[in-house]
Amino acid sequence: MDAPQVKAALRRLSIEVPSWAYGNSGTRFKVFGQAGVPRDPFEKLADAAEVHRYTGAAATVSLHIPWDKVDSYAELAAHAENLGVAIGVINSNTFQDDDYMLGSVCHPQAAVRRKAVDHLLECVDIMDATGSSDLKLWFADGLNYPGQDDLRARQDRLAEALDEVYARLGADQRMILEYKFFEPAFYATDVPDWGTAYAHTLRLGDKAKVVVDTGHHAPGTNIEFIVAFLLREGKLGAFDFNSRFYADDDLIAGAADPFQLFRIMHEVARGGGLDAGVNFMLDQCHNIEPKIPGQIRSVMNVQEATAKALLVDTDALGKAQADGDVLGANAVLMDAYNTDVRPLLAELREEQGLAPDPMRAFNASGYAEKIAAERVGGAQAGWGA
Ligand code: LRH
Ligand code: MN
Repeated sequence: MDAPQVKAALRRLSIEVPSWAYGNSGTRFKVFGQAGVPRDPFEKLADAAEVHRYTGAAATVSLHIPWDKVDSYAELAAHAENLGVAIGVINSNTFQDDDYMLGSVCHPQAAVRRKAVDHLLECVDIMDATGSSDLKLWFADGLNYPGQDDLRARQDRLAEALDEVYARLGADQRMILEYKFFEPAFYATDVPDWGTAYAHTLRLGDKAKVVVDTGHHAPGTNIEFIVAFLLREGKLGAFDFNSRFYADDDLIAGAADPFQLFRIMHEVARGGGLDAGVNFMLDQCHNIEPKIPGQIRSVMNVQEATAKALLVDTDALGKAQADGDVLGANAVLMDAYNTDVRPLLAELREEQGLAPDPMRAFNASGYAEKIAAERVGGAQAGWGA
């Protein structure tokens, strides 16, 4: 692609931001509060809208239920619209209620499974109210000790729950199933890997797809292979972008491993994933850094990785691969990766009527100081864990 074609593709790239990135978050050791943190979903949306204002590439916001529970979702959706954004994916939460200690949809007791499925169905009702098309399902369900429960029976229970929710989906709605190899369970997780998620979504049907959270793999996993495979199968529904050095660190996308993010976006571009209804989302926690700038940096990192991926000389790559020219082929990819795309992105932003450097523009806006002064009192939003 030449620069104009790359810019055209980047104009179409929309990165969904998570409401929970604007609230307080941390680890089991400490959750640090920050001045100006939102106290409710309305304020979370206002902060998310700042990311779109300066990047022009973050027009939708994921909600998490009940963290973003409100009396009127229609009112919240109207509030989003007034801010120039829209409500995106609805995330269910069956991992924080006392009843879910031994699982939710996989729990041994039918009454607990019923409660969990009812929550998932409530999330579809919320999608109807917000106009959202995707229900994102991540289950913390799993075991800590061998023998604690029957691995196969838990899969039967999971399938039964997914069937009921799938049947409830509207014509234009999807369920996107997220896997994670461990945590909070430390022996077995009921949806631990892409294969398990893929198998369930294949059985369910076309409205069921897989979510690839970049922090949910065993160290050393070749995530771009999973992306290439799921795209080929038409089963890649969404990404939860973040980065990590060790486990599910939920750090800024591309911060820990920008080359991995580039390799992933290369497979996305190569597999037609930029125009295939894949939802590109961030799923991050800014435990110690300022949250809105953290989100702006994340969107910029995904844009930069995508721009580099689109600059891969696919003809030269194809020829080198066909010729078995190992180093030649690798060099084609590295040339793109080593290209400084920041001037191209700054140019694109100016062509879109935006400041060339979103971070500098936001920091100069005084918004962070304004919310720190205004948002005094009340309970700062968080994970409520
Ligand atoms: C689980 C997860 C999931 C969300 C949560 C905020 O680790 O990645 O996507 O529900 O983070
Ligand atoms: Mn996630």
